[in-house]
Amino acid sequence: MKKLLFLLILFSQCKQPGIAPEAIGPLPSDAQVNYQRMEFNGFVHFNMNTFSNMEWGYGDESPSQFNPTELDAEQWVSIMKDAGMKGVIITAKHHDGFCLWPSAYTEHSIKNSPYKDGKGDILRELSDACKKYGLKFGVYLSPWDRNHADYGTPEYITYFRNQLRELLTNYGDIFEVWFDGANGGDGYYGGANEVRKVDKLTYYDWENTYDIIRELQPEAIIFSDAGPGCRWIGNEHGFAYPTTWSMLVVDSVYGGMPEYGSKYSMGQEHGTAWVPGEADVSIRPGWYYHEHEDHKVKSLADLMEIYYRSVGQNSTLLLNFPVDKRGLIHEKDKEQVLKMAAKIKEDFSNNLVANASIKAESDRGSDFDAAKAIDSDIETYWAAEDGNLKGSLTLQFDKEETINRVVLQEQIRLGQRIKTFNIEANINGQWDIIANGTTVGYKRIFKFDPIQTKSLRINITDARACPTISNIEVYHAPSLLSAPKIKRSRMGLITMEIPENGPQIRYTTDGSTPTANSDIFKGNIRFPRGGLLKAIAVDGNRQSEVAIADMDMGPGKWYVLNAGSSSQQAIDENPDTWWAGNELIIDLNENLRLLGFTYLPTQQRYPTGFIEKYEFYTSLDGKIWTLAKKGEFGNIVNSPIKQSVKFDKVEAAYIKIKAIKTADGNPASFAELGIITKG
Ligand code: FUL
Repeated sequence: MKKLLFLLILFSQCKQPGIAPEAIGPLPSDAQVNYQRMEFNGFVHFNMNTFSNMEWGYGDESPSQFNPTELDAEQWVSIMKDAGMKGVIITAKHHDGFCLWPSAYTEHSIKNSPYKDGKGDILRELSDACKKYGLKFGVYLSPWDRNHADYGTPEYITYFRNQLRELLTNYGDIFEVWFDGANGGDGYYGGANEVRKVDKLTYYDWENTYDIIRELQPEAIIFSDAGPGCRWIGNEHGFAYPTTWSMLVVDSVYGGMPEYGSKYSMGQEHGTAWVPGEADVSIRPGWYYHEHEDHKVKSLADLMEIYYRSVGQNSTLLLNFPVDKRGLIHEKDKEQVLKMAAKIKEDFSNNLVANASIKAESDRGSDFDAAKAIDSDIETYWAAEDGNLKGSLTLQFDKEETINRVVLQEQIRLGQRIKTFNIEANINGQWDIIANGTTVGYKRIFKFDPIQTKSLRINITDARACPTISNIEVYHAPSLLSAPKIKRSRMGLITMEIPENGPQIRYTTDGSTPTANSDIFKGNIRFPRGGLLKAIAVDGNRQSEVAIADMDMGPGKWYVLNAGSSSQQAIDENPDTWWAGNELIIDLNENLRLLGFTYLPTQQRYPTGFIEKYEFYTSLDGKIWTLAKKGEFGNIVNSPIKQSVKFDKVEAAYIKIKAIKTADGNPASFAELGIITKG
């Protein structure tokens, strides 16, 4: 009897396994869960625009223009694999209508191009490469077709669906089908050369098109503004939102609707279907390759910001490579994406929960206790009891740790539940809130300045139903060390920027290479008359590459004489502002010995007014002018970087530049005009 009593007591103290919480819809399909777990995919924009040097071809381009000379789809896929990407989506057909595969339904395709004498099929090459390297394969098929004569009529929808069938039957498994929202406008349309507007809500009869995908590739995720598989994140910067729901009010949304970005793209707590966000962005300003953007490949700091604001904010990341005219990912793009991959790996290399124990304030049984949130099995999870919309999980580290990243994941199979939470750290015996958050979803990464702590508490403060956490990770990511960005204001004040707080900036002005012992930059240097500045970012025994700025005489005392006040933007030392006009006369306000001049055309995304032929004059009194040099900027269209022109030494107090010819016939654009006095 005593024994029985003892067993009963023991049993009653023993924790029950507990029953899984009821799911709260809308819920993801298995295919959506698998898709969200891919996290990071590659996008390829490559077809006619690559050769016509456009972003949106008109549709009248000749297939004979399409001729990559060294195309190697395995190069693309192996780079993406090394970058940690899990799938790739290619522009099978963009708005200009040219097809990368030999479609049976149009002559406007690769089959009439010189590429492989018309026998090529780039979708075949890419899907084969994907199979070889273990990446998933997806297609972008533009609904808008500026080439097709029938665009705007019901016949075009049949054509579009026929093409879709070709893509979905001939290339093996497709993980994502991408439908762009941009459609309707002017175009070639089989020679009609007119404007064709369509009703985006009704014209495409999307449901019947989606049925074709459901029939032929039931696992494929369908992308559009309205899903149904995943949704556009509403901008082309690759940024999701601090509050990002995976649910969308689908009935209020249609592809290409104007207010989508501001109103719907962040998802809704009361969304009626599971349509998670996908953040797309190009590694360069354009989606397509343009040689003139070779100097504008995104920096490591930019790429990491994108990663943390997409994958770190409950969205997948689709990073675009504008494959070049050779048919290769450009060397610079490769270098940057591999730097990004190495940094992601470094940031998340040592999960400190391995040295921690975890406890929850409460749970719903032993199958759902706090340990399930750090057991490295993404399917198991901690969950609160029914009716409890809060929860608190405390991690206790074996020793004091320095931390600056916390990763949280919900068990999304049961719905996205968490509405608000905070993270507290015990610092010197006191609990301090180090982060406040709203949504978590599939994944949320918190990035903050390093703190030292032995324990961390995650407090869920509100949820749609009893919250779940399937994973917690904690890291100390090394600081991102990149060469400081050096800028000089018009009056000569130097600023230097690095992407993160923490590292120090050290610099020299005597030409020597800076070290960890060089002067610390405190924001107090001026170089109005030029100078040589070298700088590094230093964190402990790590240091960045060296930034070098070899500055000439600054424009602090100059004044533009012949144009309105906006012309001062041509001499404001800010390359992001510019002025348009064909002649610029500048009063230097002193006599200087000139050895040449510099010219930087506008750096805005769509180039205009690049000077190809110029005349440069000098004067001592602003009345009598002498031609110092006339000449050409040969490759400026492809390489719109700072141009330097030297001439024989001349004394001047005034300068004048005349644009004799610009590349596009538009007024000349001046981001900056400078002088050379040294050398
Ligand atoms: C946009 C398109 O118009 C761009 O050309 C590009 O394809 C981008 C991914 O989507 O809406």
